Amino acid sequence: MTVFLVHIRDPQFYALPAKTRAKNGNIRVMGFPPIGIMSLSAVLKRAGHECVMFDQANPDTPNEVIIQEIEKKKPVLVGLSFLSTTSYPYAKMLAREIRAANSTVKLAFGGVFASLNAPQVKQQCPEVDFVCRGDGEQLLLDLLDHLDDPSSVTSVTWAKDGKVINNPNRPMDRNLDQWPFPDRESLPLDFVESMPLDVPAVLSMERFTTMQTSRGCPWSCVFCDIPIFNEGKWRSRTAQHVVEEFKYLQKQGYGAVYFVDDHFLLQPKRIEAICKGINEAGVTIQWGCEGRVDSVAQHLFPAMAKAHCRTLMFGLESGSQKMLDRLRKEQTLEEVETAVTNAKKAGIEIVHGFFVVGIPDETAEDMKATFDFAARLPLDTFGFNRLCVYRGTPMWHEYVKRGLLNEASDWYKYFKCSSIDPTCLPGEVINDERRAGLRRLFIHKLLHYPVQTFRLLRRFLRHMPVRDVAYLLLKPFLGKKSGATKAEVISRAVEHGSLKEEAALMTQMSDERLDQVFKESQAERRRIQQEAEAAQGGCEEHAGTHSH
Ligand code: B12
Ligand code: SF4
Repeated sequence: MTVFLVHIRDPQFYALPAKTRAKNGNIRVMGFPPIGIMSLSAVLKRAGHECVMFDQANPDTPNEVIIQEIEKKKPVLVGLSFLSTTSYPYAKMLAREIRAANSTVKLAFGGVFASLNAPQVKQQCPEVDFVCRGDGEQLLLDLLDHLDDPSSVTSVTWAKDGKVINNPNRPMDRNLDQWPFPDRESLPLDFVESMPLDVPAVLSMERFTTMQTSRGCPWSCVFCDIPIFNEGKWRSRTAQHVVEEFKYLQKQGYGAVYFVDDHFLLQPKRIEAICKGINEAGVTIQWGCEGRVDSVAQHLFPAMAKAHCRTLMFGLESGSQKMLDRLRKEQTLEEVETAVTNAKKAGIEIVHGFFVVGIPDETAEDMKATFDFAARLPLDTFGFNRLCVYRGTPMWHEYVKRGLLNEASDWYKYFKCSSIDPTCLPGEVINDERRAGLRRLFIHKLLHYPVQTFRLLRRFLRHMPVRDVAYLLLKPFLGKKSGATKAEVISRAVEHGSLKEEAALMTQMSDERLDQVFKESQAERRRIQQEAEAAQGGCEEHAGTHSH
């Protein structure tokens, strides 16, 4: 069967570099490749299906072109993949345009936002036949066998006789090694990364791609959707499988890889084996990853650096312990300092700190403490984003209970916490404090870490257009911006009047479900800990035998 998979682009996040063609003729895009649909394409092809992918980061494939291709190639199913609230409106528009042009092709949605809001999305977008929840690999294969009656396909939300049906969840599959490597070669695009996009993933102008070595995170920070999306679980590929993919990527000419894992630093044994495998295979790809500061794998930072880990990113969030506790981050300022210092000492070139500002109950002093803390830490790069609240998170739940958000009318909207929560500082104060804080931070870095700052600047200039570097440096000193962002305006656009209301009345995120996820997260951490202890015990026993 022929299947089309489309990655819906959020225009805020992608750019075309000045010279838009790579040597192989591919269009060059600054941004991450759409690894969700690439993973699914590989699975479909291995099963004997034909799959055509479109990434809307490609200026050559706007909606009209995709619709023309549907008419030409007549796929049985078009899957639209998108990440979040901000790309949902674009997904809706494309679905509606496809349906207007073609009344028979089946349409499916998938991705985090669709998974967490499936019945509402199905109700609000009647033109979409299936909303697919969670992992898509096996689900898509099953769905293709039951396109006319998906009643037996678990984790699909669909409608029969005008009634939305939420099929039961499929059990979480822990065997991730069973799936082929993502299909990275079928899109006519070459990806490069760039700082102004978001964060310096690996900071390289080499051929760039992403990789996923694990899924989920067994913590439960109040602003994060990962635990609920993964039911509190953390699942990983084996080190051997990951190393095989590295070897394959090196052969394909990739020079930089960023892991889209939620918490790479969770299992020391696996990390050690991955690093060893990379070195033994002579892989020279530079890579980057994210993890928590309380990781017990910090003794492996030197091994990671030796295996070409160039970037390590931590979710540091705040320089105020009170705020860390408010976010239920379960980390201390001391742990932050230790992890960042350990990473730098180990020789990781770029250590990045993600911070948030505009947290409920945050004062101007807390914000100042955050910037002063960031200045004291030996970080190379940092980001200070305004905290937003997404449906499915514990924070959303709290806001609903406090009457700040209405499930029925707000589920698909994008909110900065400070726009709706009176316990947050007002938006203008946050922006003023952030500008002042960034100025202090830059000056502090220049005075106290001149060599580190100079090296980083030189690296930026080597890998980024001068214009982008200048913008990056000048941003904190530029004038004020106020009012809703484009993303906020688009995501609040009201559509399908009456259907919207009806859709919104269907909620699926009960107190019980959230509690269940918290319990699962705790159990998952215990499981990982016990596994590590068992492995440790096994090693000691083994060593003991040898010494005799
Ligand atoms: C990488 C990433 C990005 C990259 C995306 C680049 C790209 N080209 O994909 C960038 C930096 C651009 C980004 C930006 C944002 N992101 Co982001 N991002 C991620 C991250 C870390 C990994 C995503 C990923 O690649 N996963 C790996 C692939 C394999 O998984 P997947 O895409 O989910 O696909 C699987 C299934 O979902 C399913 N599937 C997907 N599509 C389809 C389609 C069909 C038809 C089917 C059947 C199945 C299916 O099958 C796939 C394989 O199992 C996730 C966290 C996470 N773990 O998901 C956050 C995450 C998705 N991001 C999030 C957010 C909030 C954002 C931003 C809004 C941040 C901001 N305020 O600016 C923006 C919005 C971007 C947008 N609208 O496109 C939130 C979403 C929360 C929510 N409920 O909406 C997440 C979950 C992070 C979090 N901590 O909560 N992000
Ligand atoms: S540590 Fe917190 S923010 Fe990071 S992925 Fe886990 S739950 Fe989300």
